[in-house]
Amino acid sequence: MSQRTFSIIKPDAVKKGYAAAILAEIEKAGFKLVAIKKIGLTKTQAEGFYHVHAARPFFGELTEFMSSGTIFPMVIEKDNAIADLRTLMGATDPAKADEGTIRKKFASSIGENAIHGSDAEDTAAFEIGYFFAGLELK
Ligand code: FUP
Repeated sequence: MSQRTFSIIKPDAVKKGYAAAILAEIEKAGFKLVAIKKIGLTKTQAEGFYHVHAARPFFGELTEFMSSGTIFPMVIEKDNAIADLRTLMGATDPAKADEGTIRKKFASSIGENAIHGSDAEDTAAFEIGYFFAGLELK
């Protein structure tokens, strides 16, 4: 059954000029683009997005990085979208990511790892709603 998930092309990938190449990988894998926008987050907005990680030691660094430049948040759709995007992204640490994954190809470190993808249905719903209004998701 068709499912929606949420993704972000992160500031490192945008700065290096990889945004279109990453989008192409996503489309090649069979995802349909439902909505996408170009935006820069404030530190506070990044903290709100990553609130589940607030107690983690890397929270400051993570939210500093995610508010350091342009990002492309998007909603994408296919059968089994949440799990399939996680597979396409590869491991959080690009050094551990499988060949052919987006993080293997485009990410440089565990912190600056090119792409975000929701890890479950409830987080996908929260993350989609954080960036997009209902009218943008038709
Ligand atoms: P992922 O779902 O693969 O993006 O990874 P997590 O949800 O575990 O972590 C979210 C983000 O926190 C990662 F994309 C990068 C950052 N992070 C670190 O900077 N250091 C870590 O040790 C773990 C995660």
